[in-house]
Amino acid sequence: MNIAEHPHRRFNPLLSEWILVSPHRTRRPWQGKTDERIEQPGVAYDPNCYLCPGNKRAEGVVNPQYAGTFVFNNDFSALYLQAPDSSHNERDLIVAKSEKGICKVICYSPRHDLTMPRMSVEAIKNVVSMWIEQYHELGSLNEINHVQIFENKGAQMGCSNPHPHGQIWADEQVPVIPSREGNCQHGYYESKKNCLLCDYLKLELTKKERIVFENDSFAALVPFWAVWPYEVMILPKEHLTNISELSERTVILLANALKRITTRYDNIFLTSFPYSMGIHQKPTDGHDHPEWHFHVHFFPPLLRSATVQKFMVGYEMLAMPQRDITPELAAQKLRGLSEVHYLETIK
Ligand code: H2U
Ligand code: ZN
Repeated sequence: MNIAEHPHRRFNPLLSEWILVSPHRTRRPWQGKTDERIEQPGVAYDPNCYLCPGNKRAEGVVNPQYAGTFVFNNDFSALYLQAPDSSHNERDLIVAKSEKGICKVICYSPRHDLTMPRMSVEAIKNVVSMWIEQYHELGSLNEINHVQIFENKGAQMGCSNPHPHGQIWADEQVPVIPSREGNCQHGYYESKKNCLLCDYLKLELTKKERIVFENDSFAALVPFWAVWPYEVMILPKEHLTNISELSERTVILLANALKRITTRYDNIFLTSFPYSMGIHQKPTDGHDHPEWHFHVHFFPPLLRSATVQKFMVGYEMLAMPQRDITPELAAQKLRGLSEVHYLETIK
């Protein structure tokens, strides 16, 4: 089998599931849209934005005149701490369990028109520091056993506002995907006496074909089992179970990696590249979890242009995930892109 040519399955050891890769289909003629218009940023302050400093939010609260990052409790939280404790079970078929939690919104910058790739490494470092503070603060609560930090960017991902922001949902129970990743890492750790992602990263760093870039502490790569066309994972080279183990220097290096990957993303289609990104790390349930290796996932939907995206429908919904362009080709494309944002080159 030649994995650059023949249809094959790839195994995702982090989730213990398979994906289908059909490299030969990239030769398929494309007659759809491929517009390459250059997208311009919006205004620095939008009086109608609910996240800009000094503006009123949907429920009437006024934002402070913040100058850096700003965190607040989501006005429409999906979870709250006062949810009553209870569970329900009818013959193990109709099963429910109460869930407590806290949801926060985090503004990255007072500037409405900036996105992560257009922020300075110093400003992104402040975002990472805020994630660490929140992980610690929320994770220390008795009711909270998992802290999910994430960002939805772009209208294609259902993001409601271009103002640079992310979210945190802190839960009583470890959610489904982090729990599966935890189980897989635990299983590997038990059987091989080593960390799954330390071993995987070592392999990738010798092979190089899926590495996009590295700095002293982090590597950005397209995983062998990536599902989304330009899916990327950022991994610390050191075995760190969670972001609060980052030193002052490695916080800066994570900010550096975030700026570099998001800049390359924007440069693919000369557009503000949409994605969902988030951090997976050890649960805050009081256990050590030596099996956990923290990492950042980027799941971007775009496929061929600023408007042509991959949809997880049909076979993907009913059978298994599938991709055409190989992770190796996606990594090669990302490696070839500039780390200078396109908006800085056309001024
Ligand atoms: P997105 O990142 O997916 O756009 O979500 C923004 C969040 O901001 C969303 O969860 C919250 C919404 O509930 N929000 C507020 O908390 N206050 C507001 O005034 C509007 C939106
Ligand atoms: Zn704004």
